[in-house]
Amino acid sequence: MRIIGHLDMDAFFAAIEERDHPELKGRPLVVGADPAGGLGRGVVSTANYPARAYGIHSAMPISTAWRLAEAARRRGRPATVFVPGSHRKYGEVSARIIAILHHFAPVVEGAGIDEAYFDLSFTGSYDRAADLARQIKAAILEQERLTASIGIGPNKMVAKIASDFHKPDALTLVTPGEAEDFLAPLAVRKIPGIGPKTEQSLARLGIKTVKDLKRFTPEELYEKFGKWGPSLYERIRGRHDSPLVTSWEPKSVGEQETFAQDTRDLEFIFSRLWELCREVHRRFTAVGFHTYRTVVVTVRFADFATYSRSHTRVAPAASRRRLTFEAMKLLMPFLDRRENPRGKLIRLIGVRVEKLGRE
Ligand code: TTP
Ligand code: MG
Repeated sequence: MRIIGHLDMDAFFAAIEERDHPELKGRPLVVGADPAGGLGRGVVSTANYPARAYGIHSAMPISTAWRLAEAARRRGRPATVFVPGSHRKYGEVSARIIAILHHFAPVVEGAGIDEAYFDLSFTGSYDRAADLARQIKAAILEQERLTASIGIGPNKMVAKIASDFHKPDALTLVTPGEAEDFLAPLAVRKIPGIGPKTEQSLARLGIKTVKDLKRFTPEELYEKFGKWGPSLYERIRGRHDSPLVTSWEPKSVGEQETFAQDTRDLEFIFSRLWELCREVHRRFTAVGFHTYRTVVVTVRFADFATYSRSHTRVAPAASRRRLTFEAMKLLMPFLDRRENPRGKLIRLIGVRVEKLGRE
């Protein structure tokens, strides 16, 4: 019998900041870009649950978050704290959480900074699997003073949906016999692979829940969704057999920066590019890579038009200087007529390396 667990940390970045700054405990907290008194230009990384009660959430413009926080404050609700966050620290906590999981389960698949799948089939029963999940939650609480939510199910899909079901600090168990009924009342959007666009086009047909979607035959789903249709037919009935992938390797490492003001100041742009290359180089070497072959530079103009240009070398390169040089060559055309004939101002630049190697 297959038993799969999925763990997802609660309000991860925000929970770490609350833990490390006890004076913030219980206050609405947003981790993300500098709000700059409402004029900030980046986005929210995450918000703790009190800040979510104000409508603030991940990926929202920080200026919107600021506006919501101010509106709440004017209604007499507690003021919101904005902090920039420390990604290096979050990466370290993440690695320790994975290590805790490895202590309890032999096969673990890290699936993001704050989530992982783990195989609990060896326990032989859902009761024993639930018991182990409680021990995992307790170990994380004791060693990291953080809460996690865990879902247990017959496959990765059901486990992931279950871990999200009762957040925060939850354990949700879905046995093979319960899986189909567990999914039926959920919004179609909960099924991995159904994004906002598909959700909208289904809503136009009056299809909102998984149960609604089950009206279609596999052939009809094939017509609607193409090759993906038949596997969707299985998924919405709780069937999904992807294996855990344990030898996960990052395919790319990148950094980007939204400038405080749109600009064409070359000296400034080059200094930021230099910093980004430094950070990218630090990060990909920190995870054990030595070389890269592809450099990608992204530019977003003030009107949000966004372009990426890449260069792939035949021979792997290693040095930070080489990376900076290649990135600069890719960026240059955006600063002159070649890629920027109308002289638009630049809002954001990004640098990424791919085809990473350990040689
Ligand atoms: P999530 O697990 O999606 O969110 P969360 O852990 O903050 O909250 P929840 O209790 O709902 O799980 O993402 C994990 C971390 O990844 C989150 O703390 C911050 C970061 N993140 C971003 O930086 N930007 C994003 O758009 C999202 C979704 C997450
Ligand atoms: Mg999370």
